[in-house]
Amino acid sequence: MQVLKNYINGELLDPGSQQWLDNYNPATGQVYSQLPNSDSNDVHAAVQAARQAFPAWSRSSTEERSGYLFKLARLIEEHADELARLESIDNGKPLSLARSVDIPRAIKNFHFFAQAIAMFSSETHENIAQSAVNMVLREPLGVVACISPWNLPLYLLTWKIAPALITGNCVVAKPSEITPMTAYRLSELCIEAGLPKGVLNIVHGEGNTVGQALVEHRDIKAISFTGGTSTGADIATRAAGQFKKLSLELGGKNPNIIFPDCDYEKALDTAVNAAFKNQGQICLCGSRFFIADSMYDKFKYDFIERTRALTVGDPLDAKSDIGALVSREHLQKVYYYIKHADELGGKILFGGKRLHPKGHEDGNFLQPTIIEVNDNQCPLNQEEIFGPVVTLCRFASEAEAVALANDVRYGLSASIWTRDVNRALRVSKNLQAGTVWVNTWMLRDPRVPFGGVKASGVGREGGLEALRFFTEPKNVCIQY
Ligand code: TXE
Repeated sequence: MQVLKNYINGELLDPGSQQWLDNYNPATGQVYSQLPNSDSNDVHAAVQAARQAFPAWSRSSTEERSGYLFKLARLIEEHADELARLESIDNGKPLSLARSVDIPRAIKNFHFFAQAIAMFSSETHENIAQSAVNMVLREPLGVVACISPWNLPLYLLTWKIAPALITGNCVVAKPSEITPMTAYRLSELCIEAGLPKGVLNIVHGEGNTVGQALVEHRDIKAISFTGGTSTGADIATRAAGQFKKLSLELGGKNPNIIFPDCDYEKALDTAVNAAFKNQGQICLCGSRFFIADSMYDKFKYDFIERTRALTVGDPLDAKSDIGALVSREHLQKVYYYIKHADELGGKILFGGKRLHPKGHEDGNFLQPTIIEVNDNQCPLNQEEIFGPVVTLCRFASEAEAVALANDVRYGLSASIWTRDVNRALRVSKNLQAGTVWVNTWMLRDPRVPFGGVKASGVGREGGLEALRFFTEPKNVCIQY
């Protein structure tokens, strides 16, 4: 059984406590590795290492920093197959998905920010009447924390680390304790890349020990977090007293609105994909489908039939469309909504059963589940389920569709399906969401701002927004 280590000051170290946590394979229910059960002493050591590395790293040239990011991208590429397999085993996601999305995206994150820094210019403002020139310098913050979740482990970890490092910060990262494998492998690759010691540190362990110690550490200047909304609120509360900079990417309950003039086949295929990709465990997954009255019955029928055709099974099997949910606890949380669907305001149209595929009887498998809902206020349409469970609802008019879509505490993303460009723009403007997709879903470009409104978060990641987040603007005013 593999025993993982923390990556602190360029070295792979056991936790000071000499305690480890079991890491389960979600497809088999078996323990297959152990990760450090680190505590605040390990966090402190990592922060100290990052502080020591900061002066040299922050003064290094952007070319030098880009060089390390390109090296890391290359090393991930060289080990792409191995990393995809690790991600699949650790998370339960189909290997094909890890191969086509997670690992390529981790490579792209390093590539993208290694290049984006060259476009990161700052402003000058001349004040002729007062013979003055204002420069805006962009300075790194110091030591920053990157706390990432389990649904897209290497993808989201690198999405934070890359912009933090390229802008001259040193990082203490905390990957999810549920999926530590690729972060651990990344620390080995950092050593292979010769990344200067202390520039990046990775501390494994639980949220309420390692995560909390990082959030409360006096020398952490900013926190970039992706995870649950209640955890985000807890982090914001704890960080407030020290005025830390925060970027919080939280939950979603994303509406997909299907108008009668849509490209029906494309809308249907994409709907199934948006609903069940990664077992529905992506913050951007479509979880509430609002379908025009006139096409509701046909869409419902076809949606069920396409869902019926999906194969649930061993994530490593190329035939599996849907793998295992990430943990037993998470499966229980998701299953609660299915078990109590009636009381929670819905009627199950398809799915709803736990599955025990041959050879994987103890895995966290669940049928993709479709629930019909009439009242948008019911918990099934208001709470983030974060699993392969979606609701269908009908609407009578565009105004009603927008009102239903917005009538929720979240505001991460939305998809609308129509061929009418006026409607597309009108509805996009009226939806409360950080991202609106028209006739597509999850088409992601690393240059655009990414984040949510309302309970889906604070701040934006991606492109220049990420570079701005990880830097502090300083105004230097010279009178000549
Ligand atoms: O996430 P947590 P959980 C949603 C989804 C899911 C729910 C809970 O609805 O069911 O959140 O999932 C670390 N201080 N999303 O419990 O706890 C933790 O160790 C500092 C949406 O797994 O938010 C992990 O590294 N850190 C989502 C990270 O935070 C703390 C992705 C996320 O874990 C901490 C995942 C604390 N007090 C879940 N407590 C998305 N937006 O994509 C935990 N952590």
